[in-house]
Amino acid sequence: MITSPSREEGVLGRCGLLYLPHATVETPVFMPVGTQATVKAMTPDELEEIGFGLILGNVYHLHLRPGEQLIARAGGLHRFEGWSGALLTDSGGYQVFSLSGLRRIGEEGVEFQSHIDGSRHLFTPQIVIEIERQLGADIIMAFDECPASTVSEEYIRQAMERTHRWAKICLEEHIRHGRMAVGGWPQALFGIVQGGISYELRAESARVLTELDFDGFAIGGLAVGEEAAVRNEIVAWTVRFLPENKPRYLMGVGTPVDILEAVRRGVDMFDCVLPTRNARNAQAFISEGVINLRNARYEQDFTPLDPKCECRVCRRHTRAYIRHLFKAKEILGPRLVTYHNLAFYHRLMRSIRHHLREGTFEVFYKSFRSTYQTEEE
Ligand code: PRF
Ligand code: ZN
Repeated sequence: MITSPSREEGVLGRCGLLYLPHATVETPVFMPVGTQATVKAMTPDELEEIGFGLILGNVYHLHLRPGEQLIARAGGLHRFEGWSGALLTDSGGYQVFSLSGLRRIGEEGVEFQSHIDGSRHLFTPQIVIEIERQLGADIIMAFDECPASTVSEEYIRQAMERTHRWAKICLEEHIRHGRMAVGGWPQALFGIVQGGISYELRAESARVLTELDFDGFAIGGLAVGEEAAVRNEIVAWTVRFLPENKPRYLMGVGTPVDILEAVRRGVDMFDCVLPTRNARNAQAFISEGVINLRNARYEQDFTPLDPKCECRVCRRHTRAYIRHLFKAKEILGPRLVTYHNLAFYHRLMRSIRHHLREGTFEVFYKSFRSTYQTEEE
Protein backbone atom coordinates (compact mmCIF):
# COMPACT_ATOMS: atom_id res chain seq x y z
CA MET A 1 0.00 0.00 0.00
CA ILE A 2 1.17 3.48 -0.88
CA THR A 3 -0.14 6.25 1.33
CA SER A 4 0.02 9.99 1.39
CA PRO A 5 -0.96 11.53 4.72
CA SER A 6 -3.09 14.66 4.93
CA ARG A 7 -1.17 17.88 5.51
CA GLU A 8 -3.93 19.26 7.69
CA GLU A 9 -3.39 19.80 11.38
CA GLY A 10 -5.34 17.32 13.49
CA VAL A 11 -6.38 15.24 10.48
CA LEU A 12 -4.86 11.75 10.50
CA GLY A 13 -6.68 10.70 7.33
CA ARG A 14 -4.65 9.66 4.33
CA CYS A 15 -5.11 8.69 0.70
CA GLY A 16 -3.68 5.42 -0.51
CA LEU A 17 -3.70 2.72 -3.15
CA LEU A 18 -4.27 -0.99 -2.58
CA TYR A 19 -2.65 -3.10 -5.28
CA LEU A 20 -4.74 -6.26 -5.43
CA PRO A 21 -4.72 -9.12 -7.97
CA HIS A 22 -8.17 -8.18 -9.34
CA ALA A 23 -8.09 -4.38 -8.97
CA THR A 24 -6.15 -1.36 -7.79
CA VAL A 25 -8.29 0.37 -5.18
CA GLU A 26 -8.11 3.95 -3.93
CA THR A 27 -8.46 4.47 -0.18
CA PRO A 28 -10.30 5.56 1.91
CA VAL A 29 -12.72 3.02 0.44
CA PHE A 30 -16.19 1.72 1.23
CA MET A 31 -16.88 -1.94 0.43
CA PRO A 32 -20.48 -2.97 -0.28
CA VAL A 33 -21.46 -6.14 1.59
CA GLY A 34 -22.03 -9.19 -0.60
CA THR A 35 -22.62 -11.80 2.09
CA GLN A 36 -24.09 -14.59 -0.03
CA ALA A 37 -22.06 -14.04 -3.23
CA THR A 38 -24.30 -11.10 -4.13
CA VAL A 39 -24.62 -7.50 -3.04
CA LYS A 40 -28.35 -7.75 -2.41
CA ALA A 41 -30.45 -6.44 -5.33
CA MET A 42 -27.45 -5.32 -7.44
CA THR A 43 -25.86 -6.87 -10.52
CA PRO A 44 -22.06 -6.77 -10.86
CA ASP A 45 -22.55 -4.44 -13.85
CA GLU A 46 -24.40 -1.96 -11.67
CA LEU A 47 -21.71 -2.08 -8.95
CA GLU A 48 -19.06 -1.53 -11.59
CA GLU A 49 -21.05 1.33 -13.13
CA ILE A 50 -21.25 3.08 -9.74
CA GLY A 51 -17.48 2.68 -9.54
CA PHE A 52 -16.85 0.00 -6.90
CA GLY A 53 -13.70 -2.08 -7.27
CA LEU A 54 -13.78 -4.05 -4.02
CA ILE A 55 -16.71 -5.86 -2.38
CA LEU A 56 -17.18 -8.22 0.56
CA GLY A 57 -18.13 -11.87 0.93
CA ASN A 58 -18.69 -13.97 4.05
CA VAL A 59 -17.00 -17.26 4.92
CA TYR A 60 -19.80 -18.26 7.28
CA HIS A 61 -22.62 -17.98 4.74
CA LEU A 62 -20.69 -19.26 1.73
CA HIS A 63 -19.38 -22.27 3.64
CA LEU A 64 -22.92 -23.27 4.64
CA ARG A 65 -24.33 -22.52 1.19
CA PRO A 66 -23.27 -23.34 -1.51
CA GLY A 67 -19.97 -24.51 0.08
CA GLU A 68 -16.41 -23.49 -0.81
CA GLN A 69 -15.83 -26.67 -2.85
CA LEU A 70 -18.52 -25.74 -5.34
CA ILE A 71 -17.19 -22.18 -5.56
CA ALA A 72 -13.62 -23.46 -6.09
CA ARG A 73 -14.92 -25.70 -8.89
CA ALA A 74 -16.45 -22.60 -10.52
CA GLY A 75 -12.96 -21.05 -10.50
CA GLY A 76 -13.27 -19.12 -7.25
CA LEU A 77 -15.70 -16.56 -5.86
CA HIS A 78 -14.93 -13.87 -8.47
CA ARG A 79 -15.92 -16.17 -11.35
CA PHE A 80 -18.78 -17.78 -9.44
CA GLU A 81 -20.52 -14.45 -8.85
CA GLY A 82 -19.40 -12.87 -12.10
CA TRP A 83 -17.46 -10.10 -10.38
CA SER A 84 -14.35 -8.83 -12.16
CA GLY A 85 -13.21 -6.49 -9.39
CA ALA A 86 -11.51 -7.40 -6.12
CA LEU A 87 -13.04 -9.24 -3.16
CA LEU A 88 -12.49 -9.41 0.60
CA THR A 89 -13.85 -12.30 2.64
CA ASP A 90 -14.72 -11.90 6.30
CA SER A 91 -13.69 -14.90 8.33
CA GLY A 92 -16.92 -15.67 10.14
CA GLY A 93 -15.47 -14.43 13.44
CA TYR A 94 -18.47 -12.14 13.68
CA GLN A 95 -21.30 -14.20 12.10
CA VAL A 96 -20.54 -17.39 14.02
CA PHE A 97 -20.86 -15.46 17.24
CA SER A 98 -23.86 -13.32 16.32
CA LEU A 99 -25.96 -15.57 14.06
CA SER A 100 -25.58 -19.12 15.24
CA GLY A 101 -27.66 -19.97 18.29
CA LEU A 102 -25.91 -23.06 19.56
CA ARG A 103 -22.15 -22.82 19.65
CA ARG A 104 -19.27 -24.08 21.73
CA ILE A 105 -16.07 -22.10 21.87
CA GLY A 106 -12.88 -23.99 22.66
CA GLU A 107 -9.16 -23.40 22.26
CA GLU A 108 -9.16 -25.10 18.84
CA GLY A 109 -12.10 -23.23 17.43
CA VAL A 110 -15.88 -22.93 17.44
CA GLU A 111 -18.51 -25.61 16.96
CA PHE A 112 -21.79 -24.19 15.77
CA GLN A 113 -25.09 -25.05 14.19
CA SER A 114 -26.15 -23.75 10.80
CA HIS A 115 -28.88 -21.08 10.93
CA ILE A 116 -30.20 -22.69 7.72
CA ASP A 117 -30.71 -26.36 8.60
CA GLY A 118 -29.28 -26.85 12.08
CA SER A 119 -26.38 -28.99 10.78
CA ARG A 120 -23.22 -29.02 12.92
CA HIS A 121 -19.99 -27.35 11.79
CA LEU A 122 -16.52 -26.63 13.14
CA PHE A 123 -14.46 -23.52 12.42
CA THR A 124 -10.81 -23.53 13.44
CA PRO A 125 -8.20 -21.03 12.21
CA GLN A 126 -6.82 -23.74 9.86
CA ILE A 127 -10.26 -24.57 8.47
CA VAL A 128 -11.20 -20.91 7.95
CA ILE A 129 -7.95 -20.16 6.07
CA GLU A 130 -8.55 -23.22 3.89
CA ILE A 131 -12.11 -22.02 3.11
CA GLU A 132 -10.76 -18.56 2.28
CA ARG A 133 -8.11 -20.11 -0.01
CA GLN A 134 -10.85 -22.00 -1.85
CA LEU A 135 -12.99 -18.86 -2.20
CA GLY A 136 -9.93 -16.96 -3.45
CA ALA A 137 -10.67 -13.39 -2.33
CA ASP A 138 -7.91 -10.79 -2.83
CA ILE A 139 -8.00 -9.96 0.89
CA ILE A 140 -8.79 -12.55 3.55
CA MET A 141 -9.41 -11.97 7.25
CA ALA A 142 -7.94 -13.95 10.16
CA PHE A 143 -10.38 -15.94 12.30
CA ASP A 144 -11.24 -13.89 15.38
CA GLU A 145 -13.82 -13.72 18.13
CA CYS A 146 -16.03 -10.63 18.28
CA PRO A 147 -17.64 -10.76 21.74
CA ALA A 148 -20.97 -9.10 22.51
CA SER A 149 -20.74 -5.70 24.21
CA THR A 150 -22.55 -7.14 27.25
CA VAL A 151 -19.80 -9.53 28.40
CA SER A 152 -17.32 -8.85 31.23
CA GLU A 153 -13.92 -7.26 30.66
CA GLU A 154 -12.41 -10.52 31.89
CA TYR A 155 -14.16 -12.36 29.06
CA ILE A 156 -13.13 -9.67 26.53
CA ARG A 157 -9.51 -10.35 27.59
CA GLN A 158 -9.85 -14.12 27.23
CA ALA A 159 -11.47 -13.74 23.79
CA MET A 160 -8.75 -11.30 22.74
CA GLU A 161 -5.93 -13.61 23.83
CA ARG A 162 -7.56 -16.52 22.02
CA THR A 163 -7.93 -14.28 18.95
CA HIS A 164 -4.17 -13.64 19.11
CA ARG A 165 -3.37 -17.36 19.23
CA TRP A 166 -5.74 -17.97 16.34
CA ALA A 167 -4.19 -15.07 14.39
CA LYS A 168 -0.75 -16.72 14.61
CA ILE A 169 -2.16 -20.03 13.35
CA CYS A 170 -3.95 -18.25 10.48
CA LEU A 171 -0.72 -16.54 9.45
CA GLU A 172 1.27 -19.82 9.64
CA GLU A 173 -1.30 -21.58 7.45
CA HIS A 174 -1.30 -18.68 5.00
CA ILE A 175 2.51 -18.71 4.75
CA ARG A 176 2.58 -22.53 4.50
CA HIS A 177 0.50 -22.19 1.34
CA GLY A 178 2.81 -19.54 -0.10
CA ARG A 179 0.19 -16.84 0.63
CA MET A 180 -1.74 -18.18 -2.37
CA ALA A 181 -5.35 -18.94 -3.13
CA VAL A 182 -6.23 -22.41 -4.45
CA GLY A 183 -6.81 -20.65 -7.80
CA GLY A 184 -3.14 -19.62 -7.95
CA TRP A 185 -3.15 -15.88 -7.21
CA PRO A 186 -1.74 -14.17 -4.11
CA GLN A 187 -3.97 -13.21 -1.18
CA ALA A 188 -3.41 -10.52 1.44
CA LEU A 189 -4.12 -11.58 5.03
CA PHE A 190 -5.33 -9.03 7.60
CA GLY A 191 -5.15 -9.45 11.37
CA ILE A 192 -8.05 -8.23 13.52
CA VAL A 193 -7.46 -6.14 16.64
CA GLN A 194 -9.96 -6.88 19.42
CA GLY A 195 -10.18 -5.73 23.06
CA GLY A 196 -13.63 -4.17 23.40
CA ILE A 197 -13.65 -0.62 24.74
CA SER A 198 -10.61 -1.07 27.00
CA TYR A 199 -7.63 1.14 26.15
CA GLU A 200 -5.27 -1.31 27.82
CA LEU A 201 -6.56 -4.30 25.86
CA ARG A 202 -6.65 -2.42 22.55
CA ALA A 203 -3.02 -1.36 22.97
CA GLU A 204 -2.02 -4.91 23.84
CA SER A 205 -3.94 -6.40 20.93
CA ALA A 206 -2.47 -3.94 18.44
CA ARG A 207 1.06 -4.56 19.79
CA VAL A 208 0.76 -8.36 19.59
CA LEU A 209 -0.76 -8.40 16.12
CA THR A 210 1.53 -5.79 14.55
CA GLU A 211 4.53 -7.93 15.50
CA LEU A 212 3.17 -10.50 13.06
CA ASP A 213 3.62 -10.17 9.31
CA PHE A 214 0.05 -9.32 8.33
CA ASP A 215 -0.64 -7.29 5.18
CA GLY A 216 -3.12 -5.04 6.94
CA PHE A 217 -4.99 -4.60 10.20
CA ALA A 218 -8.66 -4.45 11.02
CA ILE A 219 -10.25 -2.96 14.09
CA GLY A 220 -12.93 -5.47 15.08
CA GLY A 221 -15.20 -5.72 18.07
CA LEU A 222 -16.72 -2.26 17.60
CA ALA A 223 -20.15 -1.23 16.27
CA VAL A 224 -21.61 -3.71 18.73
CA GLY A 225 -23.75 -1.18 20.59
CA GLU A 226 -21.20 1.20 22.16
CA GLU A 227 -21.74 4.95 21.88
CA ALA A 228 -20.26 6.67 18.82
CA ALA A 229 -18.09 8.94 20.99
CA VAL A 230 -16.60 5.92 22.77
CA ARG A 231 -16.01 4.14 19.46
CA ASN A 232 -14.28 7.21 17.98
CA GLU A 233 -11.93 7.43 20.97
CA ILE A 234 -11.07 3.73 20.78
CA VAL A 235 -10.45 4.02 17.03
CA ALA A 236 -8.12 7.02 17.51
CA TRP A 237 -6.27 5.20 20.29
CA THR A 238 -5.91 1.93 18.36
CA VAL A 239 -4.71 3.59 15.15
CA ARG A 240 -1.73 5.03 17.09
CA PHE A 241 -0.38 1.48 17.44
CA LEU A 242 -0.83 0.52 13.78
CA PRO A 243 1.93 0.92 11.16
CA GLU A 244 1.77 3.84 8.71
CA ASN A 245 2.45 1.71 5.66
CA LYS A 246 -0.36 -0.84 5.98
CA PRO A 247 -4.11 -0.48 5.45
CA ARG A 248 -6.47 -0.07 8.41
CA TYR A 249 -9.98 -1.44 8.19
CA LEU A 250 -12.80 -0.58 10.62
CA MET A 251 -15.18 -3.53 10.42
CA GLY A 252 -18.94 -3.02 10.19
CA VAL A 253 -18.90 0.82 10.21
CA GLY A 254 -21.03 2.70 9.51
CA THR A 255 -23.16 5.79 8.89
CA PRO A 256 -21.71 8.56 6.69
CA VAL A 257 -20.78 10.54 9.83
CA ASP A 258 -19.19 7.46 11.48
CA ILE A 259 -17.05 7.01 8.36
CA LEU A 260 -15.97 10.68 8.30
CA GLU A 261 -15.03 10.48 11.98
CA ALA A 262 -12.96 7.34 11.42
CA VAL A 263 -11.23 8.65 8.27
CA ARG A 264 -10.24 11.72 10.26
CA ARG A 265 -8.61 9.35 12.76
CA GLY A 266 -6.67 7.43 10.10
CA VAL A 267 -8.91 4.56 8.94
CA ASP A 268 -8.69 3.49 5.27
CA MET A 269 -11.37 0.82 4.74
CA PHE A 270 -15.01 0.33 5.69
CA ASP A 271 -17.88 -2.07 5.15
CA CYS A 272 -21.47 -1.84 6.32
CA VAL A 273 -24.90 -3.19 5.45
CA LEU A 274 -26.56 0.21 6.05
CA PRO A 275 -26.81 1.48 2.44
CA THR A 276 -28.12 -1.87 1.16
CA ARG A 277 -30.24 -3.00 4.13
CA ASN A 278 -31.84 0.41 4.72
CA ALA A 279 -32.64 0.64 1.00
CA ARG A 280 -34.80 -2.47 1.24
CA ASN A 281 -36.57 -0.71 4.09
CA ALA A 282 -37.37 2.31 1.84
CA GLN A 283 -34.70 4.48 3.50
CA ALA A 284 -32.59 6.63 1.19
CA PHE A 285 -29.36 8.41 2.11
CA ILE A 286 -29.41 11.96 0.74
CA SER A 287 -27.38 15.13 1.32
CA GLU A 288 -29.72 16.23 4.13
CA GLY A 289 -29.77 12.87 5.93
CA VAL A 290 -31.99 9.80 5.68
CA ILE A 291 -35.51 9.93 4.25
CA ASN A 292 -38.13 7.18 4.38
CA LEU A 293 -40.01 6.88 1.10
CA ARG A 294 -43.01 5.32 2.83
CA ASN A 295 -43.70 8.71 4.44
CA ALA A 296 -46.93 10.26 3.10
CA ARG A 297 -45.13 13.56 2.51
CA TYR A 298 -43.50 12.08 -0.60
CA GLU A 299 -46.77 10.98 -2.19
CA GLN A 300 -46.76 13.87 -4.66
CA ASP A 301 -43.08 14.74 -4.51
CA PHE A 302 -41.92 14.69 -8.11
CA THR A 303 -38.31 15.57 -7.34
CA PRO A 304 -35.42 13.07 -7.40
CA LEU A 305 -34.42 11.08 -4.28
CA ASP A 306 -31.51 13.49 -3.86
CA PRO A 307 -31.53 16.60 -6.11
CA LYS A 308 -27.74 16.82 -5.60
CA CYS A 309 -27.18 13.25 -6.84
CA GLU A 310 -26.31 12.45 -10.43
CA CYS A 311 -26.80 8.70 -10.22
CA ARG A 312 -28.83 6.80 -12.80
CA VAL A 313 -31.83 6.59 -10.44
CA CYS A 314 -31.88 10.28 -9.55
CA ARG A 315 -31.59 11.31 -13.21
CA ARG A 316 -34.70 9.36 -14.17
CA HIS A 317 -37.05 8.77 -11.21
CA THR A 318 -39.00 10.73 -8.61
CA ARG A 319 -39.65 10.18 -4.91
CA ALA A 320 -43.36 9.79 -5.68
CA TYR A 321 -42.67 6.97 -8.13
CA ILE A 322 -40.29 5.12 -5.82
CA ARG A 323 -42.75 5.53 -2.94
CA HIS A 324 -45.42 3.98 -5.17
CA LEU A 325 -43.12 1.02 -5.94
CA PHE A 326 -42.67 0.35 -2.21
CA LYS A 327 -46.40 0.68 -1.49
CA ALA A 328 -47.13 -1.75 -4.34
CA LYS A 329 -44.36 -4.10 -3.11
CA GLU A 330 -42.66 -3.94 -6.50
CA ILE A 331 -39.15 -5.42 -6.60
CA LEU A 332 -37.87 -2.35 -8.48
CA GLY A 333 -38.32 -0.19 -5.36
CA PRO A 334 -35.57 -1.86 -3.29
CA ARG A 335 -33.39 -2.10 -6.40
CA LEU A 336 -33.55 1.62 -7.18
CA VAL A 337 -32.93 2.76 -3.61
CA THR A 338 -30.04 0.30 -3.19
CA TYR A 339 -28.44 1.66 -6.36
CA HIS A 340 -28.82 5.25 -5.21
CA ASN A 341 -27.60 4.54 -1.64
CA LEU A 342 -24.49 2.79 -2.90
CA ALA A 343 -23.87 5.65 -5.34
CA PHE A 344 -24.24 8.05 -2.38
CA TYR A 345 -21.65 6.13 -0.32
CA HIS A 346 -19.33 5.89 -3.32
CA ARG A 347 -19.55 9.63 -3.93
CA LEU A 348 -18.96 10.31 -0.23
CA MET A 349 -15.71 8.33 -0.36
CA ARG A 350 -14.65 10.08 -3.58
CA SER A 351 -15.24 13.46 -1.94
CA ILE A 352 -13.30 12.36 1.13
CA ARG A 353 -10.32 11.36 -1.01
CA HIS A 354 -10.52 14.60 -2.99
CA HIS A 355 -10.56 16.77 0.13
CA LEU A 356 -7.76 14.80 1.80
CA ARG A 357 -5.62 15.39 -1.28
CA GLU A 358 -6.52 19.08 -1.47
CA GLY A 359 -5.96 19.68 2.23
CA THR A 360 -9.61 20.72 2.68
CA PHE A 361 -10.92 17.70 4.62
CA GLU A 362 -11.77 19.69 7.74
CA VAL A 363 -13.90 22.19 5.80
CA PHE A 364 -15.66 19.37 3.95
CA TYR A 365 -16.24 17.45 7.19
CA LYS A 366 -17.78 20.49 8.89
CA SER A 367 -20.01 21.39 5.96
CA PHE A 368 -21.17 17.77 5.61
CA ARG A 369 -22.03 17.61 9.30
CA SER A 370 -23.99 20.86 9.14
CA THR A 371 -26.21 19.78 6.21
CA TYR A 372 -26.56 16.12 7.13
CA GLN A 373 -29.18 15.58 9.86
CA THR A 374 -28.50 12.50 11.98
CA GLU A 375 -31.63 12.80 14.13
CA GLU A 376 -34.82 11.01 13.14
CA GLU A 377 -37.50 13.45 11.98
N1 PRF B 1 -14.79 -9.44 13.42
C1 PRF B 1 -15.05 -9.94 12.17
N2 PRF B 1 -15.95 -9.37 11.36
C2 PRF B 1 -16.62 -8.28 11.80
C3 PRF B 1 -16.40 -7.73 13.08
C4 PRF B 1 -15.43 -8.34 13.94
O1 PRF B 1 -15.18 -7.93 15.07
C5 PRF B 1 -17.25 -6.61 13.17
C6 PRF B 1 -17.36 -5.66 14.29
N3 PRF B 1 -18.63 -5.67 14.88
C7 PRF B 1 -17.96 -6.54 11.97
N4 PRF B 1 -17.57 -7.55 11.16
N5 PRF B 1 -14.37 -11.01 11.74
ZN1 ZN C 1 -29.01 9.09 -6.68
